[in-house]
Amino acid sequence: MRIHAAAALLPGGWERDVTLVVADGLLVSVTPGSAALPDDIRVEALVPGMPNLHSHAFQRGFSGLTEWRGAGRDSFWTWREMMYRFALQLDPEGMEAIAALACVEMLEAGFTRLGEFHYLHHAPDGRPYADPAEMSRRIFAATEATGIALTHLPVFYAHGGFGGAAPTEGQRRFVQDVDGFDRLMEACAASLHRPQDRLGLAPHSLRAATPEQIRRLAQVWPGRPFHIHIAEQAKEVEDCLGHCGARPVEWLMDNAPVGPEWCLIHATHLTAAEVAAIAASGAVVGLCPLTEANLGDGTFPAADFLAVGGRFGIGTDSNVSISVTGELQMLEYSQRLAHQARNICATSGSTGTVLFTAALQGGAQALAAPAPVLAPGAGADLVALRDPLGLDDTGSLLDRWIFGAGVTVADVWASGAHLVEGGRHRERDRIFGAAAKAIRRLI
Ligand code: NGQ
Ligand code: ZN
Repeated sequence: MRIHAAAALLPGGWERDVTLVVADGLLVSVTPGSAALPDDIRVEALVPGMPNLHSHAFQRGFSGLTEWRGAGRDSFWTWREMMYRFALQLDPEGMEAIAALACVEMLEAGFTRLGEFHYLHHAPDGRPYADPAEMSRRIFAATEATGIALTHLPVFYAHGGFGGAAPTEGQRRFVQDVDGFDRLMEACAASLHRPQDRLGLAPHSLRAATPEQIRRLAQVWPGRPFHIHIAEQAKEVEDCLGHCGARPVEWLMDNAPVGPEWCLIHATHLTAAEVAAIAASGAVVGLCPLTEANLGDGTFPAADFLAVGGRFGIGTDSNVSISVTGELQMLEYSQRLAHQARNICATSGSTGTVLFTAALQGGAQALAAPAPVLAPGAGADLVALRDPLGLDDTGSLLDRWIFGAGVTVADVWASGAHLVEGGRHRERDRIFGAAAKAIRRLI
């Protein structure tokens, strides 16, 4: 397959008239300054596909349904109760249908890889399914049906709070001992079969896994993407101080082998020392700015973190709204509001370009994905943007896409498959139909 792009964002910057040859899911050649041939697929502006490094796909099923003020103060913790109620009802078919819907929206937004932080393991009564990977396989089926690449992150979840507290009834579908988790990992490893798929793992949080369990997981499954929720809520920081005598990130840095394969999800509440320690470790921070805003988590200190060379990627987390541009825009705007200044995340040049390229690199690192570049040998994960005004100004294109109006995603390829055309996923209608049925049953 040959694609001809009027402009493409190559490792050295924007180039004109670029021909890309794709075979077996990979870019074979990338040639700027070449004329289009009659059979080429022609696009306007081509950029690498974005990894989505953090998602709980099932939560797409109640998007927009928790924005209703109840009695008393609403918070992350009251949202979590509603989320548990939804999770308790979901059957495997519903999981697959809703996950496929989320994957369609991710691809249409310009995400070409899903990092699925998956913890809904057991049947609604809390008993394991006969196949420990029953629910994981529903995620695999959704990614295969839609074509998005997958880094699956089975979650280890054992406790209801710090100090090894017993899990609550609402958490019964998540909880496992370490042997059960090893069986799940093995079942997942045996059934992931597409070349683009990867397997990592994720102790859920310092609330749900003890220090000993986290250290053991890091030992038993070395060298894989290793994700953990951390320091998202102020209460979590207080509880951690009470139980461990240290703040969550402070404790993690001092007691766990945090390195480049680690991804710290949220890391919202940080001291200057924690900011520096994460950056020095080479770990990626998994920012989910739309969910963090929706849940009232707080503001990540992005300016300080980027100033010391910190790495980040973006995730859609609760999937309340699935958007590459929305996540990057919210990240930058949260900083503008906090600092009462403009263009915070770039120290020079185009803010959109700096945010987009940093999130590509960090996301790929966190998900053990191929290099997110338009270069020979890289995965053919491609997003074609369309500018209805035809302004012919590549220097501002990513800014106009992320912050401005008009620029949209036209075409998307993941692992070489042409999945989105004219802004629509080729299976959109069928998948939306199935998801609508599942969601109507649940709400
Ligand atoms: C989750 N979501 O795992 O879906 C969590 C809620 C928890 C966020 N942290 C559960 N945003 O953290 O206990
Ligand atoms: Zn999460």
